[in-house]
Amino acid sequence: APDGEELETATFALGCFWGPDSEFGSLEGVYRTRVGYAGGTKKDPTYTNLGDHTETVRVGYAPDEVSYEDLLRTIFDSHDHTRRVRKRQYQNAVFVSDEEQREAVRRHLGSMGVSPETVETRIEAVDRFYNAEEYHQKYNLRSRDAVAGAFERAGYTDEEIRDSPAAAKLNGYAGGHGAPDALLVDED
Ligand code: MHO
Repeated sequence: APDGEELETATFALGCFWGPDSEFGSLEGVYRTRVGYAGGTKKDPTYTNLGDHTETVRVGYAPDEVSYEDLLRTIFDSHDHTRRVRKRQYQNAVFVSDEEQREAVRRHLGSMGVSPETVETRIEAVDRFYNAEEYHQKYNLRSRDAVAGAFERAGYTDEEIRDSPAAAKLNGYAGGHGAPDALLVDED
């Protein structure tokens, strides 16, 4: 896996963060995922005291393996950008980190033939991203004792599970993404 310095970061909100944590983890070129809270002003939000933040997933990807545009395609294919989500906790958002990402979103919506007035998905600069509690990180993997147990017995800490590229993949497959195809042996 490329080390941290070679990875770029993309930040999205797509409802309950367990799902996108898993889906992004399964994607080729995605090496790290973590879930947290962003898009609001409350300091140090927690799951039970989230304030005006939104459940968010942050992805570390290798840009020569998967592009930001590919990631945008994935999210705009899998959510309805015209849907107004009432609860701020679960709103859809692309939290851009710079002008380049903002421009890429504009371009992508243009290529979809979407008129900007119909877009309910928030497109905003991300101010701060607060990590969610450890029990929310790699939730699908954690819900499977066989896999979570293997990481624990191998001596991984919560933080190491959160940051592990292997755990990101397994969390993806545990959520049904990329599996079983990704797990089958090619017999030819
Ligand atoms: N209310 C759902 C979603 C949790 S997600 C972290 C549940 O408890 O299963 O918002």
